[in-house]
Amino acid sequence: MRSRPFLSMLCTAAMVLLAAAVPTAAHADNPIVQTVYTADPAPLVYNGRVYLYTGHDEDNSTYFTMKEWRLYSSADMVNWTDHGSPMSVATFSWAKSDAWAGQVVNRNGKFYWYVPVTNRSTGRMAIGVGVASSPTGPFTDALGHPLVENGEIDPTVFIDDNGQAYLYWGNPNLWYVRLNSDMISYSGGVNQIPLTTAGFGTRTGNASRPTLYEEGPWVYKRNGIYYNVFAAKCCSEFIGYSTAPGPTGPWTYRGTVMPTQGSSFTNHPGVIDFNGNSYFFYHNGALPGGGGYTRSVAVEKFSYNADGTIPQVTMTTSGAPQNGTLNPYVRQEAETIAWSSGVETEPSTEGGMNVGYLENGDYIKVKGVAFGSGATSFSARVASGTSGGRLELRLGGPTGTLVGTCTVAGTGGWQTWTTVTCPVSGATGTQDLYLRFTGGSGYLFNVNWWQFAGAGSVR
Ligand code: FUB
Repeated sequence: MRSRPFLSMLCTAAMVLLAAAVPTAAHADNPIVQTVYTADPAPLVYNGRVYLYTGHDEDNSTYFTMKEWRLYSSADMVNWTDHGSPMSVATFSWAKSDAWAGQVVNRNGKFYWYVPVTNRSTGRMAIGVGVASSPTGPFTDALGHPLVENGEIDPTVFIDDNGQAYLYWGNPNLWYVRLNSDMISYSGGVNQIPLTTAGFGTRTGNASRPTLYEEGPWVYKRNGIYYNVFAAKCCSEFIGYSTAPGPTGPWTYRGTVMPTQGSSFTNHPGVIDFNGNSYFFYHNGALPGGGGYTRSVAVEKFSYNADGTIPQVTMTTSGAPQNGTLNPYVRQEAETIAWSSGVETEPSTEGGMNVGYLENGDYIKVKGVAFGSGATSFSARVASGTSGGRLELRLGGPTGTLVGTCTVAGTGGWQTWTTVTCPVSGATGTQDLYLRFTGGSGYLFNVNWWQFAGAGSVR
């Protein structure tokens, strides 16, 4: 029996209210994911795309009840493709719970995902390593046991220019090991980074934690400067950062990257450069039903100051600007989404994910779609275990200009796929495309992928 997730119901209710109050053009693009609650962003740039690894806060969660990690990717920083859950607590036979904040790095054609989980036999937090030959997984346990375990969390991995890799982690302390080139063993023992107030700022009112460092380190190097961006103070956290002349310090506290904002008492940084721009990922409680245990990842674009210091970044609902456009004349996954209302995703029998649980009025926004001189038809891969509905193609908003409507009939099953095609008129230039799902009551149909055809495709 398919049941509608709580988050989806809340989103739909909130969006109905919002639609009445806000012009459709003002639809937000932050948080990045609306289909589930996500936390602890860990972006990776690979082969012209940003792969965004996240945690997954369960609906109605009242603690960090996290069973799996999720993955999204984008080539333009606004349209994000859902890749489902390529790794979970169950990947690690020795772990029992707590799929908390990790990071993926790429080396020697493999992808290593360092994560904190609770070790079943010791009851302590430990760092495990997943490995895959593709950024989308599937990831398997690289070791069959923890890489390192001292009851502390939040691994970040950085590979220096000379090839030496470092794994840092910790709350309440800050630790590192020198990883060997196999990325799944280390040499030289476990080292502790001294948490001095010069290095990590001064916290008042907590004698046992005199510095601002709390958790969630994100270590990287840029233009010869080593950065450690971290969740600071508690609670609520803000994001602070320190710099150093080398990977092991000495660290100097540099101030605030993101002040305390956003109705989640934790925050978590992820910093990348992509296509000539710099981006800061974080999480907040901005979705309907959101809060400290129902968080959502978001992103802002920023520019380093000339001396390499990081300016203060503020949470927005608009997010980062689009970097490029989306080509509608090649197959696009239906789960490539800038914003959605009432939509869920699930694994498809045809591979990858499909969107589903679609009800009357639900929609998907795809931002900056380059129709060029014009589209003449639209095809979509659909399935319906009921009697289907209509897939409306609208421009500029969920009730914007209608440029085509595909009728979807029942196919005999939610994973019984067929392709429908319908004419399109008036889709030219670069537009925000809305796929709007209409019909009777209950679930209408699922969509796996879509593609336009027409004069605009000859480019
Ligand atoms: O998401 C669980 C924990 O909350 C993370 O490991 C911490 O960084 C905090 O965000």
